[in-house]
Amino acid sequence: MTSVLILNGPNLNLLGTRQPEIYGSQTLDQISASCRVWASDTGLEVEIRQSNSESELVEAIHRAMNCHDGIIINAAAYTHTSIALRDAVQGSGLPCIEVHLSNVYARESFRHTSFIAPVAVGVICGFGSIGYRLALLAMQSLLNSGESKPSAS
Ligand code: CA2
Repeated sequence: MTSVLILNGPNLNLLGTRQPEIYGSQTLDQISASCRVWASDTGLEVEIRQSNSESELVEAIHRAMNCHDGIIINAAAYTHTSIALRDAVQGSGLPCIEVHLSNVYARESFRHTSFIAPVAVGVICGFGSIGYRLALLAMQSLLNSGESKPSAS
């Protein structure tokens, strides 16, 4: 079965506790439960992880090379800072879709830069938790069509 890693970055474990006007009122556990249903509806196997540690996220991407066919990542603030995560995604050779709950382009300018987007197949932002559903659909379509190479070298 086609298998996808959903990786969530720092502070996303706090979802549902603060800033609902930006990130919605669902907890990460609730979003993850929805992702499991959406993945199963889409015919995908899914592993879902969250870490506040950049190195743990890098290691999860390394492990994904052996057991997953694609990566959906909300790297949270590391999106805007981490060359290490970008290198890990690029080095994995796995198709990657970047997701953000909020519309990062309608927010502070430092959120307009993503180190990951150039090595991702695409980016989905601003749709709240539904963004993960869109990413699962896009990943299923990509992996089925065979057009799954990352877009940048
Ligand atoms: O919109 C997104 O999904 C973000 O990845 C969320 C990150 C932010 O740094 C990115 O620019 C956009 C922040 C996640 C922190 O979430 C919290 C939720 C509740 C309370 C505190 C933090």
